[in-house]
Amino acid sequence: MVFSSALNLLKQRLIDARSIVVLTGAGISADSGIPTFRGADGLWRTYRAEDLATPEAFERDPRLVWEWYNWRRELIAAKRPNSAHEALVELEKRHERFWLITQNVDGLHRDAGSRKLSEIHGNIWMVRCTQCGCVEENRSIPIAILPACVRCTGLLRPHIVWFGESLDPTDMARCDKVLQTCDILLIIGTSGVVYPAAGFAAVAKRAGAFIGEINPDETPQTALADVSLRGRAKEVVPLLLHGR
Ligand code: BV8
Ligand code: ZN
Repeated sequence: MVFSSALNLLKQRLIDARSIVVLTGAGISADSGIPTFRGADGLWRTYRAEDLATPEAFERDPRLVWEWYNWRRELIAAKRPNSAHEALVELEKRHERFWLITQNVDGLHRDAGSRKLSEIHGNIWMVRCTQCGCVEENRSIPIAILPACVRCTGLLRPHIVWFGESLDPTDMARCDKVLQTCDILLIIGTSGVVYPAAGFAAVAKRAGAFIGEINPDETPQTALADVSLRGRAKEVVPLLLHGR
């Protein structure tokens, strides 16, 4: 299907949709200058996910893990949402039944104004005490290593879901509910390799949803997509709003 007819089909489906779910990954923030995980400029390139984004890595070397997160906090603090993030805020305003699921921990959807949002892998500006479990926002750049809880002096960790850790059950229940009842699932900028998010397209498809994908490359979800637009999020996502 040529791009223009695929775009028009997706636009029409969005206009007619009674309930919309959007799933985003690192690709939507690439246009804000935040390197993706597995791309050529990949974040993991210098480090390997297994070495850092795991509870074992933190157990073994909390300083290294905090140095990596300080590097990412400093990088992300200078970045702003792009036109794709902003278009999703507009889409949320236009549709009563709308939910945004993001795998990104950069907080750019929240900065752009998205409110109906699940940050299923957590948020890089939130920290959690490994002793008393309290969660709070901490925007220090850098965070003094090793950070201690003000309440119990326990070691603080990023409030982020690492590999081998389960997602928040409330988030998972919300995702399941919206994926089971949506007319359309729009998948933007994710390579579809990390579970459980990589399984969301199949969940929505089985429940009868129309699947749209926006990505410069093909992904494992492309086979499930009814429409797959090859392009960058900041160029394609705003086009979905024009000419309602
Ligand atoms: C879980 C936080 C139950 C870190 C992240 C073996 C042992 C242990 C676990 C597993 C195992 N095998 C499988 C698993 C499960 C594992 C998993 O899926 N592993 C994969 C690697 C096989 N999942 C988990 O562990 C999850 N928990 O399953 O709990 C459990 C419990 C115990 C044991 C087993 C299971 C937890 C997953 C969460 C991990 N945390 N992040 C941090 O960020 O600091 S995941 C990390 O990857 C990021 O959150 C990121 O969002 C996510 C997904 O990556 P993408 O967003 O897709 O980014 P990527 O770079 O890959 O792709 C970018 C895409 O954008 C590309 O397609 C590119 O083409 C496109 N793009 C580029 N430019 C643009 C663009 N698109 C649009 N516009 C552009 N301009
Ligand atoms: Zn504490």
